Amino acid sequence: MRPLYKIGAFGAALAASFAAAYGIGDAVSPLSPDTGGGGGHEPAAHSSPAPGGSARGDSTPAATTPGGLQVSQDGYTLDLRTPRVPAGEPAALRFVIRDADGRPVTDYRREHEKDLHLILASRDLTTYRHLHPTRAADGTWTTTATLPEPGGYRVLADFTPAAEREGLTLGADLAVSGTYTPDALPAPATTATVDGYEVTLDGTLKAGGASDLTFTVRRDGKPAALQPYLGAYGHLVALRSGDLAYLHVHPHEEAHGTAASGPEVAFSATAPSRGTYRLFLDFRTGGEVHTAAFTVRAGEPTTPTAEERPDKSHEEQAPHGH
Ligand SMILES: [Cu+2]
Repeated sequence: MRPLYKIGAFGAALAASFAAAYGIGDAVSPLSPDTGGGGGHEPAAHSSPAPGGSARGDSTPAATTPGGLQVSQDGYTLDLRTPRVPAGEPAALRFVIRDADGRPVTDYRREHEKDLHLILASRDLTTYRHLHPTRAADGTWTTTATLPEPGGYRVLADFTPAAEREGLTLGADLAVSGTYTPDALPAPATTATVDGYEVTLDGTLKAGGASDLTFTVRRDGKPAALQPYLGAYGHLVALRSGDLAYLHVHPHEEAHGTAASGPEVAFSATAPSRGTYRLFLDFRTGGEVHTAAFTVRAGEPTTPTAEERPDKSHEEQAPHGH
């Protein structure tokens, strides 16, 4: 974590992928000088086609595509070397981030204590992993994951090349072989249970504007002590149901030192559109990281989700056989 970037990280997180399109000027303005001027993800906006964007070149940030939807963006490519893995056993995942000349990127800016954050999510959003692969000298990233269910997955790499001011999130398809039985998305809920912890969500995800989301973690009805994890008391990833567009949201407050806090952790999040999102909250207690998952709707429900099942988020992290 670069101390100078502390506020910037929050601003940039607000702007991450989604927010820049909506002119969240107030959120972006506190950026520190080393990110100044750039403001959020404008470089991304400059080099990616803006849907209906005739405003290119004026002071209004152009609409930008949400993160995670493209395998190649702004000159960088996610080269997934293992596009197919088996289900139910530890599988090695290898990938390379390549620059515009096809060379592996070996220099990164650290964000939240890591050069690169890797998210794996099944298309039906029932399996989720937040991993931190290791990088070899030649730039190849490797990690191991056991994915319990066959099916289509997205691999989302969230990183900032050292040569860039702004981070980006690239996404690639991963096929997990086997007979695939897709699950329906759990119904919207404001409470999730994971590993014996009850997590409550306060706040509503707005479409196209910033909204505050506060999570409270309890165990047996008592407030839980949240330990710092990657420089914060929680990490939140939101994936849009339907295309798995990616929003990495950072908390209002960074963690300082190793002192525990809690039981609350608050975020500001901006959804790019109406729709249904799955929120994945990573938090750390007793030295272990837990993930609580919530289905939320942004904006008015346009079309009722065709099929929803009761939220069984407490089973998210456990292999569930069919
Ligand atoms: Cu991470």
